[in-house]
Amino acid sequence: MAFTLPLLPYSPEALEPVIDAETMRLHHDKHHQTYVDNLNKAVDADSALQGKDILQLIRHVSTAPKAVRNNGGGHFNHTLFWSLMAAPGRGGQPSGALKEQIDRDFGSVEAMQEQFNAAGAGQFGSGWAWLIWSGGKLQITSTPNQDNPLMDVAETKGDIILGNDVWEHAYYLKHQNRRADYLKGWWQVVNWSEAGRLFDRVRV
Ligand code: MN3
Repeated sequence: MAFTLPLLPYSPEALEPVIDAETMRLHHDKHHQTYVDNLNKAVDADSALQGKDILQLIRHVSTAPKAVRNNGGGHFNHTLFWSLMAAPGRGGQPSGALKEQIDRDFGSVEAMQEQFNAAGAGQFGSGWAWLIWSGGKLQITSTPNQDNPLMDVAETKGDIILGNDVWEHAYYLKHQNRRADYLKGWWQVVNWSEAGRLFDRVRV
């Protein structure tokens, strides 16, 4: 069973002016494709990995070759990332149970966003910032490289509600070294409908 690159759920231009089309093309068509190709190579080379879906692979990365942690994580994280964004004005607003829980755990959406942006800015080098559901509350965390909070190696584990890619390839063409600007602008393209759906699926 070979893994394949999913189509972007919108055109590469759709997230402008927050994320430019050239960045989206490179990020999806080249970077994500490379994770998929290298994951397939790693799985082809190891019969113990074959027949497993992506979630099974990433939940047990501690016992898999490093290539699975890096490329399986890369494939999973990016597939989720594309779905968690929408054209400016098209992703809705925080609402329903997710909005209530954000207010309960952070005080306000703005306070949650500040913590999320700080986690993204504070992740040294490449990695991801996350909003997760863990232990009956929403929490902010970050992970290095292509790790994520579903992995058995994650320091803070939980179900993913939102995730932002803070690798330089996600923002460098437009924002250069200004990761904080990218993090702040990113909220304009968050797909809150999808985040709310993810939360409804995991909350008790
Ligand atoms: Mn990326």
